[in-house]
Amino acid sequence: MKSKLMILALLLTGFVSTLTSNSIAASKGGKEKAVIQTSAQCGECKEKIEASLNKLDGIKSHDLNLDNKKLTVVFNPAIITLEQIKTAVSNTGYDADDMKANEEAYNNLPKCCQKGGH
Ligand SMILES: [Cu+2]
Repeated sequence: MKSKLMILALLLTGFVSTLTSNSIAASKGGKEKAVIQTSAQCGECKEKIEASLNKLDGIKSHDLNLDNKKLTVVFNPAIITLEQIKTAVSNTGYDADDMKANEEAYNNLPKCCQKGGH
């Protein structure tokens, strides 16, 4: 009986310390890095997407590589989700991975920034 209690106490201590170390990691401003495939084509596209990202909270850094159209984002998942970032890209008129561009935003892009424009 006594040993059972000891084991229970040990388990509890382990559980509690796992919990606290997890929340410390999160409050330390957990950083997550994601690479999103976009449909950006030129410098103007890059500016538009980056301007949209600049309006979002929780994004630490972002870089759009026009050679491969890949957007690298470092963000705090406690503040913003990858889904929300992709939605912002879509609402700017560009595809973000398997999320298609918002149609209205896409139609409002200059012709040269639409697919096949370059
Ligand atoms: Cu463009």
